[in-house]
Amino acid sequence: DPSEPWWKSTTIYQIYPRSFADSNGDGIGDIPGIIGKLDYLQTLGIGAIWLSPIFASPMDDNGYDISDYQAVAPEFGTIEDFDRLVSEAKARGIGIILDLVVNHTSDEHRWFTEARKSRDNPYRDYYIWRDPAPDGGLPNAIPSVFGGPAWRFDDATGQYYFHQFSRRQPDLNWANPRLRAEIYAMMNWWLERGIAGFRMDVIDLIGKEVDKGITAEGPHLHDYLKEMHRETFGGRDVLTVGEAWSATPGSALLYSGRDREELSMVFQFEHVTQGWDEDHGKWKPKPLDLVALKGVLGKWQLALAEDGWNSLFWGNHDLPRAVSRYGDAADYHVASAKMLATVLHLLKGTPYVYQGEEIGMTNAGFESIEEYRDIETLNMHRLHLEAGRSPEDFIAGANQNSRDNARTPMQWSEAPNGGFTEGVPWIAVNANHRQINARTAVADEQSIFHHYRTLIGLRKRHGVIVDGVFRSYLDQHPDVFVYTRTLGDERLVVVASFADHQVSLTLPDELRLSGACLISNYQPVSSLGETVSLRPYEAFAILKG
Ligand code: TEU
Ligand code: CA
Repeated sequence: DPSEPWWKSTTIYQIYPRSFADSNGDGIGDIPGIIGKLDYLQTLGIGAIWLSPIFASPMDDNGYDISDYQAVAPEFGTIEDFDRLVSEAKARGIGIILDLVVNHTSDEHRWFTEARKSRDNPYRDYYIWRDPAPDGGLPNAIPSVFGGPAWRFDDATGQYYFHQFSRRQPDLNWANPRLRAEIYAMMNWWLERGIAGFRMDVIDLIGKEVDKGITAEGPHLHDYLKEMHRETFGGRDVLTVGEAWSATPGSALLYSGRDREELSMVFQFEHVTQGWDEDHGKWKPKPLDLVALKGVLGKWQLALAEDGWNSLFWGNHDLPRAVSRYGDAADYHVASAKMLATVLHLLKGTPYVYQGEEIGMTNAGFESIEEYRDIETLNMHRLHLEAGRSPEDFIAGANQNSRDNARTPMQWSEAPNGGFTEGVPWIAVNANHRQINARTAVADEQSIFHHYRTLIGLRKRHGVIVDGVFRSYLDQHPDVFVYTRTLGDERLVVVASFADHQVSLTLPDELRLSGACLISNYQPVSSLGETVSLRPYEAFAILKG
C-alpha cells in the first residue's frame, strides 16, 4: 500500500561495525568491510542497515562515547568510505540508518574538555554539574547503569558531573537550547549525506531531572522530540527509532502515534527485562517462561494495534544471542532458530535482524573474564568480586547475558577467525564458526539464512503481515505460541512450539482451516484439524483467503 511508510514492510539489519567485517587485517571491523558484504545483505533482502556508531571515539564503550559527531573513527575508515557505503547500499535498495548517541558524549569531546576548564566556561552547561552535598559527598544516590554512582567529582572545578553510563560518558544537558541547536545542526549535516534515518540511543533519558531523581521520560522529553522532529527529520521520508528501556505501552504511543510528529517507533525491552532476576538483574537470568513472554508480546501488539508502531527484535549488540536465550542452540539449533524467526517476523511491526542472527550465531561461551571486552561486564565483574561473590557465578551469568555474547565477530566462513579478519580479532571468534557461518548457510537451501530470506520476502508481498489484526490463542499453554493476523477475508495462522519434545494441541474451531503454507521449519502444513501434533520447535504459517 503506497500510502504506508516504507519502514512498515521492510526488515532492518543491525551491524555492530567493530565485529562485522575487517578489510585491512587490524582485527577490527570497518566500513570497507561492510561495503564488501552488501551483496550478501541484498540476497537476504533487508531494506536498511542500522549502523552502530562509526564516529570518532576513544572506544571506552566501543563508540557509544563520541568525541566528534562529524568525524568517522579512523579504525572504521574515512568519511569518503562512509559516503561510498551510502551510495553502494542505495544502489542495492538498502538505506543507512545512523546511531544517534546524544544523551551523552565522550569525556574527550571538545565540549567537555572546554566545560571542565572552569565554572564559567561557555560550554559548562552543555553538561550536568552539581556542588557536593552539604556533607561533601555525592549530590544524590542515582546509580550508573555500568555500576557505581552516576556522579564523578572533577577536582579542577570542585563539582560533580553526571554520567548515566561510564564516567567517560558525561551526560549532556538537554535543558540548554544552545546544546540542542548544535545537536540538530549535526543531525541535518548527516541527513544531507543521504542517510535513511536514525536509531536514537537511550532517547528516553534526554531531559532527565537529576535533582528530582528523574532519569527517564522527564517532563520535557516530548517537547525536545517534537522540536527535533521540526528542526531536522520532520519533512523527510526517514525512519527514526528511539531506544527506550523505560517505555510502557502508554508512553510508546506518545513517541510513535501517527499524529505525534515525533518518532516512527521505539525499541521497548519488556520482553527482555521480564526474564531478569529481581535482585541481580541480567546477571542471573530466569529460565524462559513462555506464558510470560507471550503475555508481553501480545500486550504490545494490542497496545499499538490502532496507532503507533512496534519494533520487533530478539537481539541487538547489548543482548544475548536469540537462539541461545529463547531457543535451543544445543539440541535443536536450526529448528529453534527458524521457529524464533517465524514467530517474530509474522507479528505486526518492523522486524530487526541483528548481525549473525540470520545464520543462528550463538552465545560466546567464554570461560574466563580475560576473554570479555565489554565495559559493563568488566565493571560488574569487579563490583561482584568486591561484594564477595564468586567469580564462577559471575561468569555463569555473563555467559548467559553479557553484551559480548552478541559482539563476537560475524562468522563468514570455516576459515581461521571465521573469515572475519586476516589479523588477530579484537575479541575471540566463536569456535563453532566451522559449522555456523554465512558461506555454508547461503549454500544450503534449508539453512536458517534462507528461512530469514523467505520471511523478509513474505512481509514485502503480503499486506496481512504488515497490517493484519493480531489475535493470540491458547495464552496459558506453556509450550506453544499461536496467533492469527486478519485483514479483510485473509487470515494468517501462526503456530510455534517452544518445546524440545513433541506437543499435541487441540485447536479452537476458528483455527481449523486450510490454506497455503507460507513457511515451515519441517514439512509444509496447509490444513489444521481439531488436533495438531508438533515436533520439537515446529513452526509454520498458513494463509487462508
Ligand atoms: O544501551 C542502553 C543501556 O542501558 C544498555 O546498555 C542496557 O541497559 C544494559 O546493557 C543493560 O544491562 C545503549 C547502547 O545500546 C549501549 O550499547 C550503550 O552502552 C549505552 O546505551 C550507552 O550509550
Ligand atoms: Ca579493520
